[in-house]
Order: sequence, then structure tokens, then C-alpha cells
Amino acid sequence: MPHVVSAEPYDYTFEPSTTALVIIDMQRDFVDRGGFGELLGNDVSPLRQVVAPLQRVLSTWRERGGFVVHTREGHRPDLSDCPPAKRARGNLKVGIGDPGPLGRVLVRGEYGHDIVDELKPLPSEPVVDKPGKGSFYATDLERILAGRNIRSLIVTGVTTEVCVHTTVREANDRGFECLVLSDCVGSYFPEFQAAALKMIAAQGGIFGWVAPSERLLKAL
Ligand code: TIU
Repeated sequence: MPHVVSAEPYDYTFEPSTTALVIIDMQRDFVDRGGFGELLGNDVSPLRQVVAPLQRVLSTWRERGGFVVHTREGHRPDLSDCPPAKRARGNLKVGIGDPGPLGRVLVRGEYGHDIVDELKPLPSEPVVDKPGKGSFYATDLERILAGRNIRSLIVTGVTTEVCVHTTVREANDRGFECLVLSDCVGSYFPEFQAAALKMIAAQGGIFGWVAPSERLLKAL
């Protein structure tokens, strides 16, 4: 049965069996002190605020039997999948691949690279490891979604204007209908958070829809 969420710029309709909850990069490297996000010069505290509302959405979505996909940004330990340009960017003293307070920065298998305990994936939930900001670039996400006939994505995670936006744009071009939950996505910059959400729903929903999570919970 189709569900309707009151959203911007107009109602978002989805069929739960063809919808995935996508949780983007809720990794210690972005959300916790000492990780990649802080090494880039950011205050990570705004990202921590996303955890509690996202936990509520995740538990309700799981209770309803909904499909969940998690992503993680990061690289192979030998960094062979990290473009030198990405590693060099920012002239960081401690950057991608270097040992940091949470282990080697943005490297798969390290403590900082993994998802925070509060949102730990279940064994049945695919975790997509991605080398870029977008979740479709150089990953098998599209195959995973096609295999389940998924056409709609409820998008959450961090950061709003970087990995969330890139993913929504990639998904939109592939024909997915995306609802971004405004309190379940986070940015280090309040002004970017506001602008990024506006950009999604503007122009008749040029990239998709935006709503606070309580509206989704109500529909469920
Ligand atoms: N720096 C920043 O805002 N974000 C990233 O580098 N990656 C993600 O957004 N996941």
C-alpha cells in the first residue's frame, strides 16, 4: 500500500516494499572527535545531533520490515583506490591513510572508518564501501537496489552538502525518487545545511523531496 509523507515541495508517495532507507557515512571518522572530519578543521558536534533522530527512524523502519543500506566512505589499506588528488587535498598534516587518533584515517578496517555503535548495521543489511563522495560511483549499490526492485530512497546521514547531496544527485539521475530527512542529515556548516536542503526541493523537487523525520514516522 502506498504511503504518503507531507514534504517539500509536495507530498512524497512511496511503496515500502520498493523503498530503501539509505544511511550515508555515519562513521566515527565524520561524527567523532579525532576523525577525518575534525582533521579537516571542522567542529563535529552538529553531526552528533543526527544520531538520535536517525536511531528512531532506523528502529521503526526495521520494525516495519523495511530494507536498509549503509554506506561508508574510505579506502583500501594500500590506498590503491584513493586518487592522489584526494589524498593531497587540504595539505593536511594528518590526512587519508595516515595514523590518527581513531586509527588510519578513512581506511577500511580501522576503528574510525566504521559506523557508530548507535547505528550499527544488522548482518542482513548491506554495507556499501565507497571510495568517493557519491554512493553510486565505483560501488555495487545500483545492483543491490535493482535486485530488490527498489525505486524510492529515504536518504539520511552525513554530510548534507557533500556525500548526501552527491548521492541524491546520482540517484535522481538514475531514476530514483529520494526523500531527504532534514533532521537525519547533518553538516559542519549550518548555512550549507539550510542551502543544501533548499536546493533539493526547489524547482518542483529538482533532486527530490525534504521532510522532517516525524512526518515519515507518522506515515509509517
Ligand atoms: N567533508 C565533508 O563534509 N564530508 C566528507 O568528506 N564526506 C562525507 O560527506 N561523507
